[in-house]
Amino acid sequence: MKPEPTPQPPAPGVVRFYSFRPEGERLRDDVLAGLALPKKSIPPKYFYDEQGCRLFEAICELPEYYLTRTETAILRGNVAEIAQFIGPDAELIEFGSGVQAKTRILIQALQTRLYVPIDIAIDTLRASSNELAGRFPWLNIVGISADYTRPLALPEFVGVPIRRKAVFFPGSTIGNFTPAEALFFLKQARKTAGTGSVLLIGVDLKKDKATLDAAYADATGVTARFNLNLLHRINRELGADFQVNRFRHKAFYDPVAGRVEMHLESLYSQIAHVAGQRFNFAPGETIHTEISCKYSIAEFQELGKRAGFTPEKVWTDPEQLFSVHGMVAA
Ligand code: AVJ
Repeated sequence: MKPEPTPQPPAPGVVRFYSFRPEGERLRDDVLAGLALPKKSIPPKYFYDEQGCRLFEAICELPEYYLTRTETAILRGNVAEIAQFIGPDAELIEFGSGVQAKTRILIQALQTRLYVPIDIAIDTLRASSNELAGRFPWLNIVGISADYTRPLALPEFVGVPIRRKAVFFPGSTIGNFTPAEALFFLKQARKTAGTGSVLLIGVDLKKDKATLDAAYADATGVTARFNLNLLHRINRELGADFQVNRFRHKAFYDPVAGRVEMHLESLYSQIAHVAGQRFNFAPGETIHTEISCKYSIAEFQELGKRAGFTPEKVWTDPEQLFSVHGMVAA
């Protein structure tokens, strides 16, 4: 599906939305296919229903989950240099925009005129875009509700002077892909944005296992609720009968693979029905729900190069927990 080219962007303060609404249609198929695999799995993009978005925001506040606050501090602390890197009159495109808190820092510094947030979670997209419109009255916002893991044709705009496109992909969401998938995704993003565009991407760094284990299995169990909410969502939306309290959250860093894995582990031998199909679970069997790949700075720059980007800048925190890369599409 390709949106019609729009001759004029919406007036500042008015947020226009395009919805590609792929998620509702695909949830059932993806869940059924994932549960039929020898190693059961469900894609992590389905975490983000309304409750899931709320729980993810709570994760971002956890003392153990250093990612969000470290990335925000990196952006704040280097905002002048980042603005210089991106340059004036840039259209700001954001993948997985969520609550857009980090975006405010960029919009303020860049004096952005056109902002295009793309997110699968339509309600969060609406609420945060409307909030942003109130905060920056000069800003044109075009929200796109879509699954950005699939090829996407962005609408083109005239009427706002744009010198280059800047793709902002914060949060280390790229970690949800395997390195091979991340390469494919970056190539696709490069194509979407075009030659000369810039990529500003947040990437979590490899580090000791204890820090990573704690970040994905926090003491108060918020991440557990986030993971288990996936079963609640499937019960709600697909009329399934998972007994959620008979599963537990399991998350660990695998230093060899360089990634965190999240699973939902069946505590007993049990059965669940989803959309009329029956699934058996052995005790200890898991549904793999997420990977969160970690990179060294050099590894990620290499990946960027292979996708057709020239790595130009890296900003990081004093403890080297997290990195923000500035790359130019060659
Ligand atoms: C939003 C994908 C970046 O992998 O760190 C947080 C999601 N999962 N805690 C991550 C998540 C468990 C998060 N990303």
